[in-house]
This record gives sequence, C-alpha cells and structure tokens, in this order.
Amino acid sequence: MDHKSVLLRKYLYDEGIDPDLRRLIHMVSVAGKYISAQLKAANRKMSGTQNASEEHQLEIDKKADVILQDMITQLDYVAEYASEEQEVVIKTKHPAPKYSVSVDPLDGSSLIDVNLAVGTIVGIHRCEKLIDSGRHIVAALYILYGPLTTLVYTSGKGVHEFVLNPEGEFVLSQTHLQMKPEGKIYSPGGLRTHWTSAHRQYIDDLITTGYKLRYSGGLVPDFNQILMKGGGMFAYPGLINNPEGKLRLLFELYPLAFICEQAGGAATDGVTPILDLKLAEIHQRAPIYIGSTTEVEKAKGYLST
Ligand code: FDP
Repeated sequence: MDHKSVLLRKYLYDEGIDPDLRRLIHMVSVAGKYISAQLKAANRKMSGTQNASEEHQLEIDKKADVILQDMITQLDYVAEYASEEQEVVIKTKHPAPKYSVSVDPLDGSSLIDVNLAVGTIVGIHRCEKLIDSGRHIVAALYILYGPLTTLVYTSGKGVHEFVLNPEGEFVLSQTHLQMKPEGKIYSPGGLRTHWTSAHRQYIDDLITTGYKLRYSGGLVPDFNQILMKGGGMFAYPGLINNPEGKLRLLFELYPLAFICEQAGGAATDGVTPILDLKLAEIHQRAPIYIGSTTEVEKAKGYLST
C-alpha cells in the first residue's frame, strides 16, 4: 500500500468501524488541524488564568478546548464532553446518545514558550460511561504538535499514525505500531527528591541496566517517543508529598493506556492496570508506569512490595 495516498478518513472507512465513531474521530482530527494552526500563530508569552486543576491556563489552552467542544458536541450522538480545562462534565442532552468524550485539549502547554512539542489527548467512551473505569473506552487518540503534526489513534484494531501534510490532510504514515517486550529508554517524571524509595530503586535498576534518559516534560511527546522507538518506559510516580502523582486518569492516563495496550504494551499504577482503576471524579489523578511489558512488570515488582 502506498501510505502517502491513504487519507485518515479513508483508512477509518476501510476499518469498518461504526460510522458514528468514524465521524467522531474524523471530527477530532479536524479540530486538531485548527489547534495546530492556532499554535503556529500563538503568542508564546500569552497571559493566563488557572484551570480546574489549579494549573496555569494559557489563552491557547482555552481556545483548544473551545474548538474541541464545539466540534465534538455538535455530533448529535455525543452524550458527554469532559475537558481537563473545565470543572464539570458538559451534558449535551442529544436525543440518541452513543459516545462520551474526554479531552486534554493541550497537554504540556507550559512547554509552548520554549517551543517544545505539545499534544491533544482524546478518549472516546461508550455512552455516559465517563465516570466509571477505563474499560469502556472504545477508541483513543493523540495529536502531537511537533516539527510535524501527527495523529496516533486506535479504535481497538491496532495503533496507526498519520501525518498532517502541507495540503492539510492527515495521511497514513505507519500501521499497527507495536512495542517490543523490552526497550532501552526511560522517561521519569516528578521531582527526584519527592520520589519514594521503591520508585528510586526501580529507576536505579533501569539506569544500571543501560537505559537512556529521555524526558521533555510533555506527556504526549514523551509517550510518543517510546511508542515510535518500539519500547521503553514512561513513569509519573506517586510522590512522597503527593501519593496520587500529577497526571489525570480520565484525560491523560486512560487514553494512553488504551493505546499502549493496543500496541502490545502495558500500563499500571504500580499495582493495578490503569484501565481497571475506578474513577470517582473527573479530575482524579493516579501514578503511572507505561510502556513495554518487561519494564512495567519490573515496576510492579518494586512498587507492590
Ligand atoms: P504540563 O504541566 O506542562 O501540562 O499533564 C501535565 C504535564 O505537563 C505532562 O504533559 C508532563 O508529562 C508532566 O506534566 C510534567 O510534569 P513535571 O514538570 O513535574 O515533570
């Protein structure tokens, strides 16, 4: 197959998934094109406020959220829209709801002013199943705004990558991405002085067995690097002063865990698979160890004792 000629919408069509799910993924990809254009026009020193997680929120965070909300909630089968930038879930009241959507509109936006890569993360859940667990996810994707804008998605039939071309189309780049059982890079979040001794021992183990450090401070590019290199491990651990860590279960961890499992990898909080963790409220956080199965198993060995 000549990948350059295969557009995202054609690939989605050929996958034979539910037409409404197909349109939803396509709609998110269109939103991604707008966000990509906004980022190129962004004033990098834009002032901001605080979001629902009391983190600094830039103008561009809010713009990305508005673009996604407008595009997603206009589909008359979307029941709920939950955004990391908003306090509460938006309920659409559409008459025949089928899917609910979680979004992190612009993850890693603190990296915009230094011109590093950032991303959008989206989870698509069975209707009104947002506040439950990650096992109701039917599709997940992220869009990475780097030197190239790429879209990586899965509808439960493997993980595929598309690249935004100069004509404004997402064209197929790679199909059925797979993580090897073991990689050679590690990406550890959190302040070292706040790591627990179990986490520190785990990271020391990786270092002494020859793992290379790769950490940009952006979850999407850091996870994407592990996926594209075919293995390795990203961790944002529970910290001494913050046992739940930093990253949000619904907006960040469920979608990436779903993608990772689809690529043959795994994701755990140290004990429980991320997708099995129960969600009590939308901004809940959890520790994560995600990547190749060997590294994730090793993490469990250190963390669950
Ligand atoms: P950011 O605060 O820039 O939005 O989700 C939050 C996140 O970035 C992730 O993208 C990233 O992996 C993590 O925080 C980085 O946190 P540290 O600065 O604590 O390493």
